[in-house]
Amino acid sequence: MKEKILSALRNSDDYISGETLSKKLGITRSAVWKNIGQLKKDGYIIDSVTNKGYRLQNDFNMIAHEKVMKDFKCSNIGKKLIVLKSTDSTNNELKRLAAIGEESGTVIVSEVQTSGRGRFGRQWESDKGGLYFSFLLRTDLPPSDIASITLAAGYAVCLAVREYTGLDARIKWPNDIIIENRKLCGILTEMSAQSDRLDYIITGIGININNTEFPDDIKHKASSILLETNKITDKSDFFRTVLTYIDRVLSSFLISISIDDMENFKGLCATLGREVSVKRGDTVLTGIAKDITPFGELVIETENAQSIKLSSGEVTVQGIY
Ligand code: BT5
Repeated sequence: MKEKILSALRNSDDYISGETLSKKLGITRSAVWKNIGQLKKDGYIIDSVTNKGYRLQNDFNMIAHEKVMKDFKCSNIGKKLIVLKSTDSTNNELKRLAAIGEESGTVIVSEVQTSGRGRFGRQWESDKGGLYFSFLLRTDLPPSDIASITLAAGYAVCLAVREYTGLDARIKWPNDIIIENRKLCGILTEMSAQSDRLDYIITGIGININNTEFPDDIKHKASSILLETNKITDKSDFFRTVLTYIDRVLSSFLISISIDDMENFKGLCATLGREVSVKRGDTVLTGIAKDITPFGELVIETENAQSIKLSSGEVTVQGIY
């Protein structure tokens, strides 16, 4: 119902009365009012005037193709941008296109996802307030190097959030961006490979932007730009900044990571210097996260002074969710 009210507001240039909405949608005026309240919580600014009704002031959550592409100069990704209102998962959508020959660099973004995915079959909450997109790369990298694409994307998102919002965004190795101890962004990289040759890589990124609330099971560990800054962000405008950073960082990561980028990356990595634990089969190893190798592996020094390198996986960081 919320979506139907939104669509009626979007299609009206003038105020639209509660009565008209209730007749058109076959619901009571109090149901209209409740849904308007929900939309406001989602970040829409809706003007309500007695005797006139409601009018949508902004649609910052909508992604406008022409706005994203304005003055957009990228070489690795974004030559083609597909904007969707809704999909199951932008990674799934891009996989379907990749299977029928979609070119390297294509980006798919969706305003919502109905089955957003995290790693290991987990769910990614994908309501209207967030930004959900995936990009496709066909590269000559060996499959063992794909972890560095996740790191590159995370580093780029971290830089974009810092520049755009002034927030102290940090990287939680390998695929989260956090503010303080809360998750703002998650990244899921998937690939299709034949023996030692990569067919394609799809990297999907979810960033919480104008979200005002999260389900009970994650509300203690998730945050959004709106919750941190009290300001609504124009998703199209922010998205252009993010894509531009990803494109720039990929240029260096796809060839070889510059020393400056690596040092900068480490400086923004919240995992380094902290106590971490890692599951290895049935045992749990604990140690201190010491370094990140030029290949993006996390170096951990265990209690008995053993040095271990991790290339991906589940790491629990003391003090962060
Ligand atoms: C991730 O997995 O963090 C990867 C998320 C990738 C999402 C993007 S959106 C575009 C593209 N299309 C997709 O279908 N996926 C990608 P993981 O490290 O497994 O973390 C998942 C866990 O994060 C969940 O089990 C929750 O605890 C938590 N979580 C779920 N939704 C969240 C949200 N919106 N914000 C913060 N935390 C969330």
